[in-house]
Amino acid sequence: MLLGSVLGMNAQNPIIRNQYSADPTARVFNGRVYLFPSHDIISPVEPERKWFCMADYHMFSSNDLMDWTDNGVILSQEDVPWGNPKGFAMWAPDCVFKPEGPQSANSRLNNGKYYFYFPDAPKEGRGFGIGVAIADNLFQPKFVPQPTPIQGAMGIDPCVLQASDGNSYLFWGGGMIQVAKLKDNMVELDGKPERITLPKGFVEGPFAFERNGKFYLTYPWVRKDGGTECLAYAMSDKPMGPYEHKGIIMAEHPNGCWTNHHSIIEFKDQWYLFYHNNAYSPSFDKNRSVCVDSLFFNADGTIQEVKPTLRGVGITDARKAVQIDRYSEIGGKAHIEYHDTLNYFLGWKTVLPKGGWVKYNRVDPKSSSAQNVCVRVKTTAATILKLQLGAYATNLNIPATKGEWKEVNIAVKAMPQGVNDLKLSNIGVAQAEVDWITLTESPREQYFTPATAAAMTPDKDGFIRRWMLLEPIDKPNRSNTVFVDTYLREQFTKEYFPGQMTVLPKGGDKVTVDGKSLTWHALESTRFNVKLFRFATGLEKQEYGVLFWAVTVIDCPEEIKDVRLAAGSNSASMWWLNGEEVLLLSGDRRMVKDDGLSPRITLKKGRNILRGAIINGPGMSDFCVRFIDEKGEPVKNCSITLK
Ligand code: FUB
Repeated sequence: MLLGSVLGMNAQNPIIRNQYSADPTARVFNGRVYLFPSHDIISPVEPERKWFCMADYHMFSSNDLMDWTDNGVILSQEDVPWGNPKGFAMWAPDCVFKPEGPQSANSRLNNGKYYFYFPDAPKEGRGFGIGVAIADNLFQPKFVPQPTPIQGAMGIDPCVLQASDGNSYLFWGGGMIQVAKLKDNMVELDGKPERITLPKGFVEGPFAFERNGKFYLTYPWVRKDGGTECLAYAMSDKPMGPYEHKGIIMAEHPNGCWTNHHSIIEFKDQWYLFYHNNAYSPSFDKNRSVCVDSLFFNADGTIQEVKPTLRGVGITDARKAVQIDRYSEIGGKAHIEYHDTLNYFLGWKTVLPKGGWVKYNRVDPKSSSAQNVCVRVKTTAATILKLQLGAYATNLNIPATKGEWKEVNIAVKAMPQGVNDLKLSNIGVAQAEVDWITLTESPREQYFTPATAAAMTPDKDGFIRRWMLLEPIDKPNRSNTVFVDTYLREQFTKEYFPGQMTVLPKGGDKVTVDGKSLTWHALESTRFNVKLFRFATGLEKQEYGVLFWAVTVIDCPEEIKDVRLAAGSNSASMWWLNGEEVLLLSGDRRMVKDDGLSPRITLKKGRNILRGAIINGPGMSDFCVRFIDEKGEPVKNCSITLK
């Protein structure tokens, strides 16, 4: 599994693949899941020190538990007034939203805000304090920490239970689990902490929640002397207990990873357990990675044990790379290996010897005519892979790839629509290593080729096919009906990255948008219309609810007056020539040639920079652009360069 970016990946475990992440607290705010993990790093000051090391917190978010956005750093150790700026002790956090409530004497802060709770090493003294950082909204650049830690709560792993009795309760760890009511201001304890009685054995990392009038206190627990942590839980009728131990939610990690730490949410009528393991750091278990699996309750409210999976949750979009190394089942001596033991973030490959097979549940080609299989494969001799998709089966003749990774496209009879389990078996003789597989309508890469330095003019109809395209910016629009002029102007004229209206990027240049690094790609479209949706899919990026930037250069041998920009886009778009807005295509549009025309404009002699922004909601996205003259004839006496 090769790491592209944290965005646009199907939800297999681990779910965060651009950095280490641990102690995941997931919360649902306004229908979106936000993930607040610890951020494990290798110590920058003592790389040999084999202990926890964390300097900041990133927030991640997802609409579907499949595509995760890294929203960047929300708090750093240098920001904490009472914390040691070189303490590297930003352990397990939590974040809750306190809705706007009635004002009272101490409710200065009780006002529709997000409260982020975190442990940190104090500037002076030992141990951990628990801090609170506050934000009016999750995307203000950073959370603002309070000047002091919470008085009376020394320890780690804070968790806030917002109970149906209207109160908030702070639980925390540190050799035992304690709980205290919080005042309405959410930053002070309202009464003395109480210790919660739990079975013998080390406990930490409390996560408390309420369901059907019952309170659950869940916690990592070392149940055996000399053992490692499993996840356990206790139940009560009251938020502060007493709690009665009920059993195990997840057994100890089989590979000896000492910690586990978790949270539990209900999202779209399904419960989920977020937890961590050390999948990207097999020989150092303090560099961990967040995973998610489904969780189920019994009728009496007790929790069924969760078996950790590689497959994770959700339905995998088979147009994107299906990472079969995150299999649901494996057999016939098939196994997985890391791509590169010097860089574990490059992920895994599946080794399929003769007779080996893997099964990967729940894939959807999302097409009524998927008839191309692309396998990223490495072999030394030709072999045959059998692909099964539900009841459908086809044999894939895999050529020898001389021991190199190759993307092999194979046309097959139309595959079934809808969600099916995928099975890949090696029925040939030679061993094959498989990175991933996609099921698409047509061969991958058909929509674009890398831009070359070769001379290029508009195509026979004047369409411009050479573009710099920026990886999609997250714009979670659930419908295209919002694409009215006022909304579009606001979205298109907002600054997402410095130099947005002036820069002439090169392929490979990166910009940071909302804390996320996005790359410019220099491409040539194989069709008159630039298929942005395919661009996103091909890069395994988010393709729905996004905004694209496109830039190109039209080099004219002479001034060309009285031309018009003629564009079509799906969905809305805005276009600027040499920094001036020339066209806005608003509304819920389909891509139609020459759908909108600019007023008369002049293409100056030499370089003209054409810039476009295209936004989509839940549908496809593409655009076509050309210049036409007074007679409606395409302008072709220019060259398209990217510099
Ligand atoms: O991440 C540091 C510590 O490891 C956490 O605070 C504990 O819960 C354990 O996961």
